[in-house]
Amino acid sequence: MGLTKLGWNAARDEQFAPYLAKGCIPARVAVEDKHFYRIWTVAAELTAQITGKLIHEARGNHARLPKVGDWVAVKLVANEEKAAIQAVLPRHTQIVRKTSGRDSAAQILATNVEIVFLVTAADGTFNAARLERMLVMAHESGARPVVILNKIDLCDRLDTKLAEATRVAGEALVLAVCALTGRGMKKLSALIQPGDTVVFIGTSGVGKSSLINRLYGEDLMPTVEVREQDAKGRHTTSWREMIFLPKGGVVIDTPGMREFHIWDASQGAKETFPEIEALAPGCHFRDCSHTQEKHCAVLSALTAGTLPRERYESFVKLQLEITYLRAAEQRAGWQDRRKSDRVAHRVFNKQD
Ligand SMILES: Nc1nc2c(ncn2[C@@H]2O[C@H](COP(=O)(O)OP(=O)(O)OP(=O)(O)O)[C@@H](O)[C@H]2O)c(=O)[nH]1
Ligand SMILES: [Mg+2]
Ligand SMILES: [Zn+2]
Repeated sequence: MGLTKLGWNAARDEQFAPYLAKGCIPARVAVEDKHFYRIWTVAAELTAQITGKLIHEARGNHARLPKVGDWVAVKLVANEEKAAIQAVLPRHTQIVRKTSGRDSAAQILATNVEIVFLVTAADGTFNAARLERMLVMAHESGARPVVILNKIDLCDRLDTKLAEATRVAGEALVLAVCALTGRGMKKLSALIQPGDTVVFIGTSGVGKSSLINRLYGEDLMPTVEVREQDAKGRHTTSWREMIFLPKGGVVIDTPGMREFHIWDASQGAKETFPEIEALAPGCHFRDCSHTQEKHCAVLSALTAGTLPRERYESFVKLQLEITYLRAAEQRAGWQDRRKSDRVAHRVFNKQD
């Protein structure tokens, strides 16, 4: 895949020159998963980690670490499908969302995008105030906001909804579409130029992934588990978040609230079992489940008696619940949302 296909443009050549001189190659961050990344180079999709130097330079400022959409300078690890991220190139735009809850740290949803599609649904869930907040976020990002009114098939008073959305949208373009029937999709697609990067944001269930599937022109499930098919049986932690359109153009899907639930639950698990979290870096596999893997530091501690069995057992139980929650989220879809919300709730309450 050429660099242009990944969203690179001529302006980046100059920025990259000093890194090229140091033997680095350019890559784009597709998925961020704690301190691990999936990146695309011209040649391949790789797993990457950041260097200690980069962590040091960030000085605790999370915003300086690589985010989905970032261009990074990497060095390949010999004989392995891995890379080390040496530097993050300057961003021309970034979508920042204030996270709710415990820490109010800003969360960067995506970077280096030209258009941010603010997806709302024309059904009973339409909420003008929410759209307003999303527009503020979009305006601060530097990217062009476009309001998408999806699910128009479920709306019998489209004129009223459109008028309301248009009033809130101000200068921003408003498009009425239907991911189910494809109505309005040509107009949406025409906004994306080859070389552009666009991001879809919006509450869970409004149809972001469905719209992207439509755009792609085939039933590609962006929420498909990245490693489900790779027969190694590792459990899944990542979602495919970056899609390359056949006509050119890069699309970033973001998770709605459902996935944030999971994120919170796994964060909660870490905070509840700090001793296991502390052992995990000693495991051979980075996504070790601490149940059957060889060279597992947690299992070793259990055998050695330094980790109490009942602590280990409640850890495994919580992991199972999180896995169940993930599966419910990813496979069940909209109808089962309330069910998975209940599980999320249960997992949360256990933390408290
Ligand atoms: N009737 C109708 N249903 C739609 C339309 N677009 C999406 N849906 C349905 O709405 C549900 C949610 O769609 P998704 O594409 O998963 O929504 P999402 O915004 O990606 O949700 P998260 O990934 O949770 O943030 C699915 O069951 C879709 O089939 C539409 O235009 N009309
Ligand atoms: Mg989705
Ligand atoms: Zn382990």
